[in-house]
Amino acid sequence: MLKLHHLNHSRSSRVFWLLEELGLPFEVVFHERHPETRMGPPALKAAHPIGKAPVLETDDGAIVESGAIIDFILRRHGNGALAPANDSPDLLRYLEWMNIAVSIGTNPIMLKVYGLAAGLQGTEFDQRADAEFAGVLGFIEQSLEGRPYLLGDTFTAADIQVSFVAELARVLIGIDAYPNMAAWLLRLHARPAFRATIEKGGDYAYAS
Ligand SMILES: N[C@@H](CCC(=O)N[C@@H](CS)C(=O)NCC(=O)O)C(=O)O
Repeated sequence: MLKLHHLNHSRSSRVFWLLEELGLPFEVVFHERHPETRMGPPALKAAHPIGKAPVLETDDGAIVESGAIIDFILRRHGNGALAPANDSPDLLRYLEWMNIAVSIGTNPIMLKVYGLAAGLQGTEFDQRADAEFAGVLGFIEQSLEGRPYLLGDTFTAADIQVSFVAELARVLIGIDAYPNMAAWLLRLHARPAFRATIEKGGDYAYAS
């Protein structure tokens, strides 16, 4: 049994999308952000004490953190899909991307979002956020040169995970300066499993 706690306009869409790509059966518990604070509802805390989405309920218990959830799903139910094999030379880059997606890639998003909320637009703080963004977006852009996906010709869960960085960058700072990344994002959003996620999962402000 897999039960996904899904929050509107959030990173839980990535897990929804992965499950759709794999064609796995799963239940969804829909949660809504508070219209003003944008925070998740208390019901998320009932699913997992940390109170963040996504949460995946499994036969072995509940788990948070999209990267850990995706790793769990692929190990248990992936049958080798969407990730390089342990002896593949692509494993190194794959693991790097999966971690960039939730650390170096997410830091500038949070800096930017909290900076804007605190009225720090145009300040030194905001410039620092832009510089952090430029670093990670430049790396994504360079990695996609002449390649349709982050690992080359093969679409993997790393594309799903890192897509959130590009989606938020597009909304927060614009991504016209990163044509490879912009084209990649459109390519990802055209996938039937992503379209199904939007159709079934509801509001997601970052879709193409
Ligand atoms: N690193 C975590 C981030 C989890 C996270 O911060 N989720 C946000 C939505 S994108 C959330 O639950 N926000 C609601 C809240 O903080 O109340 C992941 O990738 O799963």
